[in-house]
Amino acid sequence: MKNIVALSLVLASAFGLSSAASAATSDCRGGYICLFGDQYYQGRFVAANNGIIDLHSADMNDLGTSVLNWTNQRWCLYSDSSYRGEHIVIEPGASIPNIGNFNDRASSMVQCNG
Ligand SMILES: [Ca+2]
Repeated sequence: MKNIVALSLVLASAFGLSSAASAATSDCRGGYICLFGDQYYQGRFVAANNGIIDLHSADMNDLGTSVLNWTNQRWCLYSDSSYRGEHIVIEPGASIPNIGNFNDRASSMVQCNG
């Protein structure tokens, strides 16, 4: 019985975290780029103002589908960790409800020139 109670508490906190991690455009603050797991800025997301060399660290590897770039810098999403592989450019201020060919492929992201 004790184990069941403990498990319930763990599950409750896990669900608490996942609802905190699900998102809307209003959750992306100015100065950040936000990568969302689902199209139209839904699902889990990560907000960054510095490069993320491996999106596994944010539980977002190969999951990103939509992007809000609320920074004044150009960012690149890369298909591999360590800013390698193919990339796409996200212009400053861009809102991209579905990143198309790059859907569920991003493994790292960083400010870039092109
Ligand atoms: Ca996705």
